[in-house]
Amino acid sequence: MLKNFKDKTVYQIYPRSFADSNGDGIGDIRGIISRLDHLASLGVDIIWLSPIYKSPNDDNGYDIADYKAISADFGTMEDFDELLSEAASRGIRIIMDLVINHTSDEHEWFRRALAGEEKYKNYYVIKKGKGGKLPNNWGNFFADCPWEPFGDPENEEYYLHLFSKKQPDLNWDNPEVYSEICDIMRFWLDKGVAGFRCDVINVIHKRSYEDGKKHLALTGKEHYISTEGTHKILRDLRRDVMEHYDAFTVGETVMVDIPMARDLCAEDRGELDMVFSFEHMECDQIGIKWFKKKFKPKSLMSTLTKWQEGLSWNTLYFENHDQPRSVTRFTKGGKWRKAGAKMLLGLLFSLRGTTFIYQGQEIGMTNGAFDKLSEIKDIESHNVDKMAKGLGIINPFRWRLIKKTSRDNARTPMQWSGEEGAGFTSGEPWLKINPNYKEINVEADLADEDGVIAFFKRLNSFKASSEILKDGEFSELHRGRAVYAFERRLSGDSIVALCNFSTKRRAIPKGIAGNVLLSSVNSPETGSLAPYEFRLISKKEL
Ligand code: ISL
Ligand code: CA
Repeated sequence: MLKNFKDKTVYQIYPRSFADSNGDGIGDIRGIISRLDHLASLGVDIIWLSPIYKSPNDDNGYDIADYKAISADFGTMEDFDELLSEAASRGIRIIMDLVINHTSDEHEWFRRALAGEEKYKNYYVIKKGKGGKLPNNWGNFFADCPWEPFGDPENEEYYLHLFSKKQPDLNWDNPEVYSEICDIMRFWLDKGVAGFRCDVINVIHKRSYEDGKKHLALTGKEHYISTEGTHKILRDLRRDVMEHYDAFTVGETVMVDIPMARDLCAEDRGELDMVFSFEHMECDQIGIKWFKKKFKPKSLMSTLTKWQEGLSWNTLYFENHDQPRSVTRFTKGGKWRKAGAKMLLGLLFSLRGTTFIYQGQEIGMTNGAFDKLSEIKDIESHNVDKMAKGLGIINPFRWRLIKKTSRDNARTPMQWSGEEGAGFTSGEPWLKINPNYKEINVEADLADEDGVIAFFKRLNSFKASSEILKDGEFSELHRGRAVYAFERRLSGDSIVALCNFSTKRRAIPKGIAGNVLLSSVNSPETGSLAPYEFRLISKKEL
């Protein structure tokens, strides 16, 4: 039910790295409860919780062993219920991560399949090898082979796993899988959650298991991206489950293009409420994400404009637990870190769509400070290293590309204060804390009248009270090497947003002028933008 949620600000929590209440070095639910006041003070409406279910953590919870149990690392179901009600008492609702392309291989269904129960074998994608060869030539998201022997290798049976081998794909041709998932969704919705972020939702149904066209990565993808089968499942889930609750869905849709996104979100089709697209996250890469090219602001601007024009309602995000930090990626950082962080936030609050913020973005956290592969925990990074080694790529080249792209860049513990453990933990953190926590932390930022949080709050409340920013149409006014300007217009009134992506003062493009409504700098100058300035003006025709 998009209409009840489109104006809301969503804040993503990666529980393992948010706040540790008991000193075991792992963030947990009681930790989140202890920080709810911070979220309330930011004016956040909805929390998206990355998975907190029981899991062996091969992929940090995206490998679920029991969809109705809380991971012991994170606490108990009582803790979760308390989190829900404590959040509700601050006007905050929670959405859960729904990971239904795959389960963990430690899920009871997979165990029973392995034990030979036909019913459960049919929950997964299990195929015969072809005379000593794998069932097909597909690729895998984690730089691995997507087929793993199922049970006794003598049987020559393999199960499909598009992600880690501990994440077997579910068989969405089986109606029993559908009923199980409906039941799981109702379980959480009945508790009062506000919906789901649906993990890799546009690949759940596979059209066929034939060989695919060869690609640099993900050979076979044409057989499973946004299939008719997936569209139908989504419509069924909407009709049978979602429609009966005050809740919404946001789909994580990999490799999605605008026509696919339109279909997935079209109101009359009744599938998803919103999608996360990725094209803007690819503006600094060549082909696949491990090959980076120099960031050019203009390519980010073009992709943003393309999606603003192409899709009537976007999700607005620059970060999540899979992406390096946006200040490191899209700005010069260093002495420009704060200014850059504010400008990027300005964009996220002024484009048309629902704003999604990832933990730490409100203080401009930077990429992790890892010195060697052994400090990185993410399975994807380790697989990529293995693959690159196999291709003959030597160190330090392998390390250089992993250091830049690793998902752990976003997963370092939240920096709450300058004390040891960064206010995140009193113990040994599960992942190295960025040593810059001494300067970059919530406490220090709050004490700074020019802090990022203060600007975040201004942006969030500005948007909340501006019908134009909430609902106005988008049109691009200027796209330069450094300056991006666009207009939001609603019944004749308009607001113009201006962003300077450079470390130099830049002229405001000709033809754009008006009263300053808000700026990230203290004394905005008429006619020019300070380095990394973000500004909103009410437009006057010249
Ligand atoms: O991270 C990616 C790009 O860096 C993607 O390939 C990512 O794996 C893809 O976007 C899917 O992500 C989601 O599903 C994965 C999980 O590892 C990610 O954390 C999750 O966001 C498998 O469940
Ligand atoms: Ca803990």
